[in-house]
Amino acid sequence: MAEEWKDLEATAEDADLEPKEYEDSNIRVLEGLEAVRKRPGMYIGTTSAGGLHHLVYEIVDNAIDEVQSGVCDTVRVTLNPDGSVTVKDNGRGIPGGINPQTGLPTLEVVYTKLHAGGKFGDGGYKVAGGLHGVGASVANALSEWMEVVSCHNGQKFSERFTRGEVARPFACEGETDDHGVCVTFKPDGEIFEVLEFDYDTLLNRMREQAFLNAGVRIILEDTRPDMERSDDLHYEGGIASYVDYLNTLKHCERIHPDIIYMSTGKSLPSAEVAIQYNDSYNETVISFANSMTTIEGGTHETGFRSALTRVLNDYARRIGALKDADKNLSGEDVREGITAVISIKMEDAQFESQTKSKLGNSEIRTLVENMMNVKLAEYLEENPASGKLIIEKALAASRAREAARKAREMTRRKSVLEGSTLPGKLADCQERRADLTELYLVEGDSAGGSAKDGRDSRFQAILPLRGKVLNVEKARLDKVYANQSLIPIIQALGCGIGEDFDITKLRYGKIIIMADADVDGSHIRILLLTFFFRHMKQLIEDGHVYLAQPPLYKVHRGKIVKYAFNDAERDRIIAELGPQSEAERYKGLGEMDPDQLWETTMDPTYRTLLKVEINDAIACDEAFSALMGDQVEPRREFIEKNAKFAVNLDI
Ligand code: 1YM
Repeated sequence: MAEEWKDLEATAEDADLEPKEYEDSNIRVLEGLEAVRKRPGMYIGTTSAGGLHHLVYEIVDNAIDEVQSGVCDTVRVTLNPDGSVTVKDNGRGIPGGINPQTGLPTLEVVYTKLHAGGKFGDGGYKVAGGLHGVGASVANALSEWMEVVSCHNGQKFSERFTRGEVARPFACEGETDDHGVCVTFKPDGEIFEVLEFDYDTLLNRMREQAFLNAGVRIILEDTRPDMERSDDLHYEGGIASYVDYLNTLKHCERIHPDIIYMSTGKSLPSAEVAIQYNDSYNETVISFANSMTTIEGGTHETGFRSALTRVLNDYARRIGALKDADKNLSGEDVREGITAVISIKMEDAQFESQTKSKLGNSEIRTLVENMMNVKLAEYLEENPASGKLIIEKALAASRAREAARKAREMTRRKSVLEGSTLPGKLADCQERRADLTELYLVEGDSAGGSAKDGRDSRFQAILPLRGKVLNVEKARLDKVYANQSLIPIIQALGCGIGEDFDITKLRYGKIIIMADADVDGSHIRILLLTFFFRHMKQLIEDGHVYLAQPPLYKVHRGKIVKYAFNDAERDRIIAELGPQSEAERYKGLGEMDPDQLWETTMDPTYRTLLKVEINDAIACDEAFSALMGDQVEPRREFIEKNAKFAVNLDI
């Protein structure tokens, strides 16, 4: 095969060839899709569940493009019993003509060419998310089959593909009153490790798209046997409705009744921001560029933050809430309890960072900042009652921060939070290179004792935990600094918390929570996770936090001893060892002697560790607010909804 072909599959940029590169023959076109099948990860990130769902997003993005052009108002996504999915819109439909550059039907070009973008060849732009227009062909290449039906200008066209290749040629099927595109495809089992769609994953994304495109109706339905379900998503209020929805999930009181909404209007580049404060202590700011989440923020978030701080300080001074001698409110003060959604749309969005989820265009910072400098100031002038409540909230945050600073200085002076002082109860390890070491946080002194005796002290450190860990969901930072249960953990980890947090000072590569498999153990686990999530989030994000999995049973027959981690395993071992074997349930870690603890739970060769991950930050936020906040009803609802969990979590 020609050299060029090798280059074609070498990098993603290579796939991004100018249309003229494809002119000579459609064999080259198929080679392009062959590259997608050879290196699917390069186009959709992964071939696990994430990539599987990505296929749906790519097709939906094309429908959303049509919504954004103002010629489509309904998108229907259906999960079919055979494992395929159907996406249908009521837009213009893909034109039925021949593409002059390739001599192929336009529809075929869209679905088989790697660079057939939304406005293929006409120099237009595309603002919906996705793979810059290559999405449909990538989804096609990675599908066992795909069937496309397009109703355009009174005619119905269709074409069928198998693994990206034409299986039934493009044809006109006659006349129709309908208009729009309907795509059905079945992800390829040769490509994906997982083939089952998760309804909730799709629901989250579809809901996000419905919020970002005010007025569109997205219907998601599951028609798989025993899974029947549907959601009709339609939000006239756009991102203002999104903020309202997020605050409803948080189960706290809103500080002011209305949602602050600002926009630069529709012409590109455009920016929209919606804000509402609640009485929690955390901030929820989510941002989008061209309907794609920018998890790592970027220039739009920077503009948002600097304008928010500036406008609120100016306003606080003008109404006399801040006197001449008072220091300004900090960025953190004005963001305590904020829920905000930022959405910008532009041509040529530049994405930075490894995950391409950080917006880089510098002009957007000014756009958002200028808009908020004017519109937020206007809002505060026109709504002084809300304005005052927001300033009071920021002042309260500022006072708590000041108290926290004092508490920290006090503790600093005693140097309890500095890496130089280690907690008395810590049994440290010999190894100093953090990436090689582990810290076990162990519930109770007796289990702590067994862990100390059983560990490999070259790389394993033990910190026994005494008493109840503070529930940080109900406490501000000043309380955290003064808390006797948390101080030893902060000291041992060495990386500080909140503003002072510095991951490079982390003293251990793995932080392993080891607690009993009972109600108290679950409580300690969730309290520690709440603490890490709210004050040392990067520990979880960077994959440092783990849960130890102690066995539930010891099964023995004479001298033979085996451990079981669940009921099924226990029964299997009993069957294996014969009728004379006996199973004992461990009541707690403390019951295990040091050797047993090492063998079952701490020895890296045999143990199982569960890594704690944040799959969906909003869902985590909801879970922590519901479970650990001070309202009872949301906690009951959450537990009822997630009953499987609740058995272990029992708060
Ligand atoms: C269920 C997925 O793909 N709808 C869809 C796609 C297109 C159009 C309309 C469309 C776009 C334009 C003009 C344009 C696409 N057309 C093209 C291409 N739904 C779905 N609906 N006419 C129709 O962007 O100018 C690519 S996508 F290339 F033909 F323009």
